[in-house]
Amino acid sequence: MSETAQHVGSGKVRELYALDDERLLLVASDRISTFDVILPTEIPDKGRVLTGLSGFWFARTQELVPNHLLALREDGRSTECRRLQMLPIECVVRGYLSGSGWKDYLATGSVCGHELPAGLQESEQLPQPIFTPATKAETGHDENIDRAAAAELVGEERFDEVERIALALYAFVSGYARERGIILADTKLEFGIDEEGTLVLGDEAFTPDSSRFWPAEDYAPGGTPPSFDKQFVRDYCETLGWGKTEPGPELPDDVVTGTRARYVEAFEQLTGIDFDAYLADPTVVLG
Ligand code: Q0T
Repeated sequence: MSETAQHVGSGKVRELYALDDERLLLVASDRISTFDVILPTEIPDKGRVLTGLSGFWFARTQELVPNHLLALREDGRSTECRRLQMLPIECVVRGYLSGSGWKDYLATGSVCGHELPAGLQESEQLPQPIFTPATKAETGHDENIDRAAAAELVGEERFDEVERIALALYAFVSGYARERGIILADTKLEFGIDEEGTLVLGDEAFTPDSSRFWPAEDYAPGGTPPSFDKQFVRDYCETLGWGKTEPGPELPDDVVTGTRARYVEAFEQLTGIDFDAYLADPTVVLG
């Protein structure tokens, strides 16, 4: 990293640095969280898998919406990006009923104001994908909000635009993934506005940390399908009787190795690119 880069933000597993007035550096670590707790053991190359996947999707969706990617660095885990004015909402698209969407549906029959048919099962495919924005919580959990609350935060016109673009991105990426045996159940996108007032896709996009990926082979509604990436970690944690509060447990070598293999498998299955080729030259995902 450049000597002078100022640290400007931290996510649970990523760091953000200022390169200059116009550019930021987003660095993905190998840290992993489960049940909302960061574990003390890292998954080697996890940050590279997420950075490579994000770059792959940015390159393939640039005709749908401009994005913040300027360059991928040689380390494979750092993205140089345009500095944007980020919108104050999380832009979630759901094609399947899982997580907080399932909880809200059970309680109210709706998700973010979208009334859904009665009798849906957990993880069932929705009649059509829905845009389900959420607030950005500084601490704790994001809160799902309806169209009126989101439009209050970003304006009606911008809301309509992000909904349309987010649904178009989900349609493209979920179709692409499904042809390669992976269901994109839902995804969280973040958008910003550039100097010209243009909507730009930011953050990471369509990675296992920002999305639910399910192997299509194992999918069945009426339960929680195994997570593509974190299932070994969750299964191992369940054997411990751990209370799912800080501090998290250390992971044994076989769980680390198996989980790394799942991340690499997701990368290769989705992109069709050898992960070793990515390590040798991260720009291969941009072609
Ligand atoms: C952002 C301006 O802090 C965050 O993540 C921690 C690593 C989230 N975050 C992103 C920004 C971005 C992006 N991405 C951008 N292109 N321009 N700000 C701010 N916070």
